[in-house]
Amino acid sequence: MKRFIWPVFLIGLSYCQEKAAPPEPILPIPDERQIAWQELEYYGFVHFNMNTFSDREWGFGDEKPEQFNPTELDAKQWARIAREAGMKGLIITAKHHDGFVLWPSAYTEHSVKNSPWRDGKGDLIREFVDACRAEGLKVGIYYSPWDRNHPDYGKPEYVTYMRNQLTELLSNYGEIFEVWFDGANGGTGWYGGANEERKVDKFSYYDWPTTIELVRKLQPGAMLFSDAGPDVRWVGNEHGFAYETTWSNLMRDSVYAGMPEFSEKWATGQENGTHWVPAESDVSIRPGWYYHAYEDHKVKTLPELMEIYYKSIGQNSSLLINFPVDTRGLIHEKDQEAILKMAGKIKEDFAVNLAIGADLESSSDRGKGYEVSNLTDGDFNTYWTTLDGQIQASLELDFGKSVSFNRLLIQEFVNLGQRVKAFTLEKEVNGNWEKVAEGTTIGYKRILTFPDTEAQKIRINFMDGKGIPVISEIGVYSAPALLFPPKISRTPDGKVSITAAEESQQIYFSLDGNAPKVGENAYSGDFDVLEATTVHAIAVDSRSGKSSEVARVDFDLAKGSWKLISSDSNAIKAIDELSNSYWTSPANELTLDLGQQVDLKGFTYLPMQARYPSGYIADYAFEVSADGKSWKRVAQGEFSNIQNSPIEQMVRFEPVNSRFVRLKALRTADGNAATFGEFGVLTR
Ligand code: FUL
Ligand code: CA
Repeated sequence: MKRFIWPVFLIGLSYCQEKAAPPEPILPIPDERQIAWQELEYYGFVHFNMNTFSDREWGFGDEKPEQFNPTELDAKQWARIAREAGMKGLIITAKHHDGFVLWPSAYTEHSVKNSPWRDGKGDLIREFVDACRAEGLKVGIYYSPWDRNHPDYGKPEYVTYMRNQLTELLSNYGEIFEVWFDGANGGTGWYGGANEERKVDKFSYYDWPTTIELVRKLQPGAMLFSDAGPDVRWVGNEHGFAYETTWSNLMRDSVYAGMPEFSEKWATGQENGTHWVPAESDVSIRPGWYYHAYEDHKVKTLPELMEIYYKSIGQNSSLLINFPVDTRGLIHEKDQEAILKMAGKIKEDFAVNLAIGADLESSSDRGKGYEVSNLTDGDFNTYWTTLDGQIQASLELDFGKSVSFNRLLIQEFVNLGQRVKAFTLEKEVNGNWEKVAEGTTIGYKRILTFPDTEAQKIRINFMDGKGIPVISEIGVYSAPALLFPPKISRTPDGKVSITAAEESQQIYFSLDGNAPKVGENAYSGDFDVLEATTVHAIAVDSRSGKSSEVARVDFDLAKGSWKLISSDSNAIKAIDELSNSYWTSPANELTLDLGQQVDLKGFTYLPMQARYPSGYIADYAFEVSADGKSWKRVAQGEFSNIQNSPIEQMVRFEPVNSRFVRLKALRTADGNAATFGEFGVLTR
C-alpha cells in the first residue's frame, strides 16, 4: 500500500504546478505559412532582366531577345553577397512588365532561349535557384501580371498564358518561399506590334482566386505577395519604410492589387483588419530598380540603409532590399560594399542585449509557463503574459548598475494576434520615473531608437491594447554611434551649415585647407563663406571618442547676389545650392550677371540629379562678357561620360576678368532641352 502513496503524491504535486491556460487568441492570427515566413525578416530582390540591357525601368515590350547578353553572369556571386549580408532569401524578376522571361518557357519565344547568353541554352532561373540553395537561401519568384510584349494581353487567353508560365516556374525549381505579384499593370505597350494602350479591370481581369488556388496547389508553403496579399502585403511606398503604427491586420476583402488610394488608406493595416496580412517593405539600394551606370554614384549610404532597417524591421515589417544586377550579370562593387557595411552595423547595434542578466520583474504574470524569464531566453515561442483582463501591465528591469542605452526591442507573440496599441519606456531618476520613449503598435518586432540615455532601472509600460499583452522577447541595446562624414551645405547667401548623422555628435571643422582637429574649432551654428574656401569637417562620438572620416567641400563665390538673365522664374533652380532641384532651359543656355567684375578661372556644372535624366549637357561652350552684350568664348568641349556618370563637371580655362557669364549646351546627351542641376564659378 505504502508503495503507491509516493507516485500519487508526485502526480498531485505536478498537477498543482501545471502550466496555466494560455490566453485566448485575438483574431486574426497568422497561419503556419506566415509564422514560418515572419522569422525570415530580411531578404533580397534581384532586378535583372531585359531592362538591364535596354537601360530602362519599364521596357515597352518591343525589345529583342538578342539584347539580353550578360558577359560575366554569376548567380553564385549574388547569393554569396546576400548570405554575407544576413539575408535569408532572394527573389528574382522572372518576368517584368516588358514580358521577357529568364527561363526557356515553352509558351513564348520572348525568352533567354533566343538570346546570345549561353548560346540560347541558358536557364537563369535554374542557375539562380542552384546558387541560392548552395548558400542556404530561400528562393522567391517575381512575376509581373502586366505584359507589354504579349499580343493577347487584356484578353482571357493571356490569363491562361500567365498560369501556364506560373505552372512552369512553380513546378520545376523546387520549393519557393514567396511569389511576388506586382500591382503595376495595364497601360501602353507593344502588345505584339499593336502599339496601343490596354486597360484591364484590375479587380476582375486576372481572376485572382483561381490563380491563387493554382499557386497553393503547386507551392503550398509559398507566401503570396501583392498590394492586397493574400499572405503578405505591399507597404505602400518604395522607400522601405513601414509606419509608426503598423498593423498586420488588414481589411483584406476591401483591397486589391493596383487599387487607387492603397498607399494613403490601407498600407498601414488596420486595428480591426479582418485578415492577417503583414507588411513587406521593398526598396532598391539605388534610386532605380534596374541597373543604370548613371546611378553608380547614388548607392544608398550607411545612414540611409540603417534608417530603412529601423523603419521596416523595426516597425513590424519584413525588409526586401533590391540589387540592380549590372550588365555584366554581377552585383556592382559599390552595392556590395554598401550592403556589407549595413550588415556589419546591424551586428554592432545588437551585439549585447543588456536585458539579459538584468533583474526583471512584472506587475503581474499569468502563472507557471508565462514568467518574465521567457522574455530574454532568445525563444520567440515562449512568452510572458498577464491574467485575463489586465491589459495595462509593466515590466521593470534593474541592471544592477547604471548603464547607457539607446535602443529598445520588443516582440509580441503575434501567433495569438497583434494586441498592443500604446506603450512607453521610462527610466528611474532619483526615485521618479521619467519617460524616455514611446510607441504605438509592436507586432512581430518593434525597435525604438532614441538618443543615448543612462539609468540603472527602466520600466516598460503596456498602456493600451486589444487585449492583454503577450510578449515573446525584449532587448535593450547600446548601439555605437553611426559615424559618417558630416554633411556640409551652403545657402545661396553663403551661410554654411554642417550636420552629423546623429545629433549627439560633436562636429569640428576647418577653413584653412588642413584636416580638422578634434577639440579645435567646434561647430556651433552656421557661418558665412562668401569666397573660394575649402570646408573640412569631422563628427566625433563623445562616448567612444571615435571620429568619422573627413568630409570636404570646395565652395567658391556665394550666389545670392547673382542675377539670372532669363524670364523664366524657375531658372533660379540652377543656382539655388540644392543639388536635387534643376532648371530646364528651352534656349539651351544659362546666362548670369555676377554683379561685379570677377577673376574667373573656370566653372562647374552639376547635371540634374532627379531619377529620370533628361537634357544632360554633352558638348558645352562657355562665354564671358563685360557688358552682357558682346561675348567672348573662353572654353568649349565635351563632358565625356556624363550619361553614365552624371557627377559634377569641372572645367578650367585661362584666367579672365568678367562680369557676365554664359554656359551653352551645344548638344545634350538625349537631344532634349538642356537641364541645369547646379552651376558655379571657379575663382582659384
Ligand atoms: C514596381 C515595379 O513597377 C517596379 O519596376 C519594380 O519591379 C518594383 C519592385 O515594383 O511596382
Ligand atoms: Ca521568449
